[in-house]
Amino acid sequence: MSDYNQMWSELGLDLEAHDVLLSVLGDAYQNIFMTQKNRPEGMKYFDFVMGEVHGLRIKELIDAKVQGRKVIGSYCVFVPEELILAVDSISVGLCAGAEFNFEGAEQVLPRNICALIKSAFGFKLGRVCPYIEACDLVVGENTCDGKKKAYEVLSSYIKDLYIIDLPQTKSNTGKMLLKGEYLKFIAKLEEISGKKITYENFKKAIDIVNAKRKAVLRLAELRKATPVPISGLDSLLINQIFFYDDPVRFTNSVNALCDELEERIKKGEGVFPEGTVRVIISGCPMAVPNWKVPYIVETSGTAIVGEESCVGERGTRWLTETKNSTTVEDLLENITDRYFKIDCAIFTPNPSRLDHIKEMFEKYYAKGIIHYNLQFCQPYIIESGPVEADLENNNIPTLRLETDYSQEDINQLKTRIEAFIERIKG
Ligand code: BJ8
Repeated sequence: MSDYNQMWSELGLDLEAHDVLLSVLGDAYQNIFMTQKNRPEGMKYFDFVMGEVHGLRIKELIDAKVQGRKVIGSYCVFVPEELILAVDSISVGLCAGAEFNFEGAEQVLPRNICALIKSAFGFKLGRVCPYIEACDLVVGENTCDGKKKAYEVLSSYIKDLYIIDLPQTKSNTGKMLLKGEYLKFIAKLEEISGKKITYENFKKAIDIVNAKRKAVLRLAELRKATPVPISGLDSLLINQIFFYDDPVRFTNSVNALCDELEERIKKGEGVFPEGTVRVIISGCPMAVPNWKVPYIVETSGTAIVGEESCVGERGTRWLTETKNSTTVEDLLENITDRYFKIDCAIFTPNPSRLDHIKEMFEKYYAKGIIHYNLQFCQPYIIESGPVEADLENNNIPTLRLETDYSQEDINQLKTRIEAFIERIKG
């Protein structure tokens, strides 16, 4: 990656700290992903993307900027990629999943804030994230209290930070608020890109994102097979890369992988022996390189067959309708309909999330649910109590975990996960 030093330096990265980050990331990747047995050939593309996540992909962003395109970063699946693509800009995810420069983050944020927020600040303040430094606009959103208030602090460090307000209830008023916010966001995007949203470019953007979501949903469907043709770790990785890669290239690569997985299924080939216990992970999103819990689960002889998460099906399961639409207004209405269905725990009440967990449990032939909470994430921790009670009442074994990005609790997590697996093995 040393060829990129000049590019990183021009972006203002702290090269020394960045080298440390890349080396830790590279080692973790080798140990976690490359030691898996019998991985599909199609994963080579995603290994390459990860190998170049701070290199070639950033170069592509810089080259696009030279051509006049804008790079827009965001932290939440409520920020529609379709709107960004419609003004010929590039959408990148900025959530971070590593314990890096938490000391720096804790100088401006309370210690007891979730690791996802702390990590995003650690990356920004430590100047190790080329994505945020390449952004022309960073978009925050009023979701949980932690993010909402942290963006106020972040605005001192980011030249152009735009906030989308989000509803907290699934009511008509909530939906109108969301639509109004998307309308304002369109105005902001048009201003920054100098391009107008038309029916044609909007529809084309929706088609691109629908195709991308269809591809990951196709991958999800294939995980129903026994033996499961791809590991949960690799599937999570693909769902993480979803937020960084060129959307069309990503879609083609996921579809090529799915073709291969279909062949594997026909031949009865899988990554775990037949009869391996299957679980669903549900809860807080896992941003790159947060692979701790899936790694423990899958190295304990269990297959993860689905993620009820924003880096997973919660973020991808709905497509945007385009049939019978003829105007920008129609498409905006359909985009609002699509995003309003996302069942994040910031909504109150939020019953459809529980329904979705149960649906996934059945659909993927799981034996249990692992509810993953990040410490201090109030929406998901609070929701996890009633979720667990309801699932257990319906004879769905559930394990509630609460953790952060440190490695200190690995043994304790392993013990609890192994005990849970013993329970659900029956
Ligand atoms: S739509 S889940 S991506 S807000 S883990 S920062 S909730 S304290 S990430 Fe999210 Fe959008 Fe919802 Fe999805 Fe707050 Fe919890 Fe931290 Fe979280």
